Parts: sequence; structure tokens; C-alpha cells
Amino acid sequence: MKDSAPQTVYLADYAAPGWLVDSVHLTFRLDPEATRVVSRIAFRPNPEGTQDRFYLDGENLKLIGATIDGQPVTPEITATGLTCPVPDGPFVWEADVEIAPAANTALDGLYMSGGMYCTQCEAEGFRKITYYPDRPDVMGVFSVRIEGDMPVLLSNGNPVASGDGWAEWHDPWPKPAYLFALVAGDLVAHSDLFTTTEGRDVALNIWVRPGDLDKCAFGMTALKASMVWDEQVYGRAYDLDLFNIVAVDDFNMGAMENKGLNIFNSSCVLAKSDTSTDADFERIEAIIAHEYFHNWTGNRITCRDWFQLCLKEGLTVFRDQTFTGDLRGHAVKRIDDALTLRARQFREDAGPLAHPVRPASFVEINNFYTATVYEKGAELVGMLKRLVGDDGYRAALTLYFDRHDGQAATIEDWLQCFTDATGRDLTQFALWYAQAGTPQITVTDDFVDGTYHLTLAQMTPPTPGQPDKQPLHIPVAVGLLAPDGSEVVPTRMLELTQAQQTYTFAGLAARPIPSVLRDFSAPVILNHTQSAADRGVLLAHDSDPFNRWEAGRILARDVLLAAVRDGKAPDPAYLDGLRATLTDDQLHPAFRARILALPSEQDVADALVRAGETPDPDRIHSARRQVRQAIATALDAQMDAVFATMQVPGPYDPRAEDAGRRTLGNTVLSYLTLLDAGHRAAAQYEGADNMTQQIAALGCLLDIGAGQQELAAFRAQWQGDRLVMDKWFGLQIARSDPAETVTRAESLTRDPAFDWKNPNRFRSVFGALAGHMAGFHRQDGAGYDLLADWLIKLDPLNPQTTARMVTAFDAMARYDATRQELMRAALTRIARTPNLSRDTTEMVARILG
Ligand code: 0A1
Ligand code: ZN
Repeated sequence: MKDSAPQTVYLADYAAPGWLVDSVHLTFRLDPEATRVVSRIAFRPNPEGTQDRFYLDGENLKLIGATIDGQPVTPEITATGLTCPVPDGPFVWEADVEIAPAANTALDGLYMSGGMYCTQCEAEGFRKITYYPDRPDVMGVFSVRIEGDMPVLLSNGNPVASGDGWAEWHDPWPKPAYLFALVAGDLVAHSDLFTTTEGRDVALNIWVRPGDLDKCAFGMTALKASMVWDEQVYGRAYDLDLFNIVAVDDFNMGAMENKGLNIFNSSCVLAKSDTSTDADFERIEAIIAHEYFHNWTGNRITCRDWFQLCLKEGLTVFRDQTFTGDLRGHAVKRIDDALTLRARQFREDAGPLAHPVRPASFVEINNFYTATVYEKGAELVGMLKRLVGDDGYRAALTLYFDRHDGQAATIEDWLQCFTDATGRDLTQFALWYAQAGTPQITVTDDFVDGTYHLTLAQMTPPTPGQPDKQPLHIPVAVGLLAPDGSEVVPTRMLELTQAQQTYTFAGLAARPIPSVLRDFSAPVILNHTQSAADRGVLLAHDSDPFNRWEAGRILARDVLLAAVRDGKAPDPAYLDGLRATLTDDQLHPAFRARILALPSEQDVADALVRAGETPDPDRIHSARRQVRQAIATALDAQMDAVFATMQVPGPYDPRAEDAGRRTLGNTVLSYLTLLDAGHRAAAQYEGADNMTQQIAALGCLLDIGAGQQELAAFRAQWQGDRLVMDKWFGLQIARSDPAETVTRAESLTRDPAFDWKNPNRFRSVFGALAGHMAGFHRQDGAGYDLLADWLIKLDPLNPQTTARMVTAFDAMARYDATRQELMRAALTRIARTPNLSRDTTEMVARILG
């Protein structure tokens, strides 16, 4: 067996598969150490194929034997696959391989989690199960037989037959191998039924370990809501008689859309009021919807190759965002999505890991399941919808489903549907998929004789490998307010296509206050100098809720910047604006909570970097605390009143309205705790009958250096619950004083409950460490060293999770020379680790540049 060095794969090198698959029969004889996988695959030459050598992917497989049309063959085997001479026409390939699921700690392919067998095949895990053309443009009809000593044996599609220790499954829909799934274990189901608009009766199951059965009801409700929504909004009904979801404890990502057999990280499906927060409920609902929506956008229409990943992910995220907005309110959802985009995707775009929504090359595809592909990908769908309008979008999507159902499609196919359905030329828009970096739009204006000129100038900064950028086609939603806050020009969708454009608004009585980029109409950064007074008017009156929030956000950011730069206390006018919002009962509590929550330390650092300054994490941390203290002091009485009115009586309900009230209550609690030595928080902790209230109170106490007793009580109460214990680990790091963050994380790694091989537990500690800006960037580099030590330890077991967590170092270049040096040293130490995985090697190399 010869080893091959990691290769870069290029979009430009795409070649159609030489052979297609008609049918696949798989037999699994399950055994932890030696599972046998017997495959029988009917191949036929692809008339459009451009490969002339028969090649099957395969990794870490022990080939016991292979035949072609029944005749034994001896393939030439490498570390990544095999080749073999084949007949001219169609033929049947059979192989018998042995794999060891218990030894599979990478959680990719067939592996074991808590005694159950499960699979993860996206992106390239199927090749760790058997030899196969493991690429999404090869789609086959799968039949599966599972033999194993487990009460529940599941695979994709519909059940065919079963008996003691075996089960057979058939999936009638041709699919790529990445959607294959198998689960075997001692599981119980929470079951329900759903009848589609087409009259199909679908059995629904959420499969869990016996102790988790009381955490399934919410997920089931979310699943049914998703099924209804996709029928009503996209006209898409479910297409099998069975839909299974399985919860597993060891999973690298959130969840996976395997056809008819979705597999979920248990943290993304199990929910119950005393163990899950409002945020958990909302996230679980969205992820269940996301995976379900993939049945049409991902499974029925899949991707031609992995460069097209955003075709399914951007669209499916856009769909799940719309779903959540429909269920829970669009304004707050848009704010939350913009916050996530800025925190994760803008950060990615601004650093060494920047890449286009459709990358042009990769070494390890698992490294490209990124905020750019997912969240920016969703923004591109949103912009298309803005450009063609609601009716145009509906027509384009209908055409897309009609034209490409059953196919493996590309971004070109997708855009062509918009052009054909609406007549719009999207040639320039297509650049969004190829050009990395966050565009910046600079806004200037003038007002002469009743005519207002608004000038927008766009610029996208260079990113790795893309020094020169072209102007993009950007929808910029703009409205104009009169000085008294009334709207004089309602929202108009300006289309910015050139480097600079001026738009004219005539017949105005007075100089208007512009509200630019309403509803965050494009994923861009706005450079717009506006007076605090104008922002105050927008905060109080803008008819666009997003920009109302945004105005408050920018005022808050400027207050924080002044505190960081000059130790300045908040401007009284800002405090007045905040007070008015806090006490405005016309506004939704959730919306008020968003306005009251200050920009994060990370946001402040971003703003400093954009102003050409070097952020000092300690200084930002203490300045933000000082501003919070000043706000608490100034708004004490109003906050006290709001806190009282936001208490939600009666039994816990995760619905948005109650959750919004709790969010506002807990936001003001976090301020009030700064003044009352934790009295209210301690009382709330004591009386809490749900996790939202319990953990919010605990967080407030930890914030002021109290809460150690509650932390111990929390542990005693929840030590039997893995998901709640993840919160226990994470919270005390996230809410620690920066001087103690690293030592806290370090001591938690010595806790007997720190099961570092479980990705959720590992992330609960190290995700929290990396997310604590001032704690992680401790000046002596102890945070970097601790993380590097553990990533080096995790890499041989789980390359995917290691590579994802290395991104904690991606903002290296923005810090001072000392910190940069220390980060570089930590990364270099990781890079020099013998036998470092391909995943981590690629990420470290990209960060080091
Ligand atoms: N397609 C899934 C995400 C996913 C991707 C890769 C995985 O393993 C490497 C697992 C899940 C989704 O978008 O939900
Ligand atoms: Zn997805």
C-alpha cells in the first residue's frame, strides 16, 4: 500500500464520472471490531464520462475479496482507493470488506457511540465503509441488509422485512453515498403520524436511548411544523412512508440529513423545559427544520461536486431562517442572523481563512463547512429574492424543482433558473459566489433645493489569493425619514452595480435622515457617518425594525469605543434613548432585549481593527464592564420595574412570546446584578423551575464573582444529564474573570466528568475558552498553550473537530506583536506535530499564511 500526499482539488478540474451506479446492495454483519460489509453494485459506463480508468474510493478498508460479474479480481489498492480493469459495458462489482467501527474515533464512516452503531458519510465518509465512487454526482438506488445483535436496525428509505437480528431496507430514491445511513442500537422511539398534502401517511419516529424518551416531544412538534411549512411555503411534500430521526451523543457537527434517516447530535434534538433553555428550543426547532428541508434542497436535488456545497447549504439555511421568522417573528430573527453573520462570517472573511461562498479549491472538504458557505450562502439567496421579488423568487424555485429534481446540480444551474423565470441578467450577481471578502459600502449625501443625493461607493478588500476585487451587484434597501421621524420615502431597493453610484430623491421639504440597508438587505459593512442625533431619531422612529435596532447598536458601539479609547462614561443622550426603548411597551420584549444587549467584546475589537487600531482585550473587557455598570446605575429604577413585569407566570412554554419576556427579564437581571450584590439572581436561581431561568441567574452570579455555591448545587442536581453538564462546563469558563479563564479551563480538564473524546464536552470547555476574548488572549500566552496542547492531543483521534477548533487562532494578525508571536508559536507547535491530520494541517497552514 503506498501513501499519497494530500492533494489540492480544484473546481476547474471537474470531470464527469466514468461509470454510473444503477443499484447498490449492501449487507452489514455488525461487529465492533470486525464488521463485514458486502457490496454488490451495478455499474454502467457513463456516456458523458471523461474518466477512462475505473476507480473506487476507499480508506482504511481491509479488502477480503472482490469479483466482477462473479469472477474474482485483484484490484490495485492505494491508501485512498483502488483501480481494476473492467469490461466494456455494464457489470456487477462485488466486494467483501472488513472495518472496525469501535476503533473509529474520528466519527466519520461507521462508528460507535455509547454502544450503538451509527454512520456519518458527508462529505467523504462512505469510502470508509466500502469501496465506492464516493462523489455526489454518482447516485444509486440502495438496498441494505443489516445483521446484528441489536434490537433496532435502521437504514434509509422504507423497511422491507425484518426478523430476529436482521432487517432489510430499500430506498427508492437514487442518492449519492454521502446520504447513506445506518443505525443499530438499543433505542426507543417517540412516534407520531403525518399525512402529507398528497395524501401520503408518514410514520415519524425520534429514536433515543431509553432514558431520553421524555425529551422528544418538542422535536416531534418541530418536525411536523417543518413538514407543514415546506408544503405551504415551497409546495414540497415528503416522499417516503417513514421519517426517522436518531439522537447520538458523539457527533462532530449538529445534524445530518441522510435520506429518511436524519442523525442528530443529541444536543440538537433533545429538549425538555428543566434541562433546555429558550435558546436551545429555538435552535433545535431550526436544526430539525434545516435537516428536514434538505429532503428537497440537498437530497432530491443534490450537488454535482463539493464545490457546490452552498447550493444545498445556503438555500437550506435561508429556508430554515425564513421558517423561524415565520414562527417566531422576522425582526428579531433578522437581528440574530445579522449578529451571527458578523460574529462568524465577517470574521472569517476578514482573516486568513477567507474563501468564496463557492471555493475554487480545497485540500480537505470537511474544512469548508463554514460560516461563509452556510450563512453567507444564505444571504446570497436572500439577495436574489430581494432582486427578483417574492413572485419572481417563487417562479424561480418552482422552475428549479421542476428542472433539476433527481439531479446533481451546480450554482450555474441555480442561477439559470432565476434568469429563465424572471428574465434578469445575473452575470454580475454570480460574482458573489466567486469573490471572497465582505464588501464595504461608504455612504455620503447632500441636500440642495429639496433634492437629496445619496451616493454609495463599494469596495471589497483583498483576501488570500484574491488581491483585486470587482464591483458586485448589491441590493441596498433605503428609506428616508423626516427630521421628526416620520417616513417621507418608503423603502426603495437600490441596485448598486458600479464602484460608485448616486441616487436622487426630489421634492423633499427638508433634509431627510437616510435609513440605509434596511432589513440588512446585503451582507456588507456600511461606512456611514451619521450624527448621534440622527441615529437617535432612527432608534426612536425608523419603520424598519432592523435599522431601528442598528441605530441603537451603532450608538452603543460608539459609547464602547469612547470608553476603550478615553475611559469616557456613556453620553447621557444615549442613556436617554436606551431608557425610552426599555420602557416602550409597544415594542416586543425580545426586541427590547436585543437593543439593551451591548455589542460583544469581539464586536468592539472588530470596530477598532476597522479603524486601524490594535485591540487590547483586557482594556476592552474592563471598558465594557464599566459601561454596563453605568447603564445599570442610570436605568436602575426602570430596569427594576421591567424585571418585575417580565416574570412569566404559569408552566413553562417555549413559545416565542414567553421566551421574549424571559430574555428581556434576564437581560435586565444581568444589569441589576451589578448593583444588588446578586440578590435578585440568587432568588431567581432558588425559585427557577426551568433551565432558562436557572442558568441565566447562575450566569449573572458568576459575572460578579459570586455563585460558587450555586455552581456546586447545579452540578449535584445535573450530574446525570450529559447535555446540562456541557452547560456547566461551558458557563463557568464563559463567565469567568479574564485573569482566571485559563486556570478555570485547565482545572476543568482534570474534572472526572471531562470526557475529552466526546466532541460536545471538548467544545464545552475549549469553545468557551476560545470565545472568551480577554481570557483566551491572556498576555502570557497561557490560553494559546492550553488550547494547542489539547488540539495536539485530540488530532489523532478526531481530526474534524480539531481542525474546526484551530480557527480560534484565525484572528492572529489583528493583535499586538507579543500576542502574535505567542499565537504563531502555538500554531507552529501544532504544525510540527508528527502525523498531524490532513484536516488540521490544512487549517494551520492557511492561518499561518
Ligand atoms: N449537511 C449537514 C452538516 C454536516 C456536514 C458534515 C458532517 O460531517 C462531516 C456532518 C454534518 C447539515 O448541513 O446539516
Ligand atoms: Zn445543511
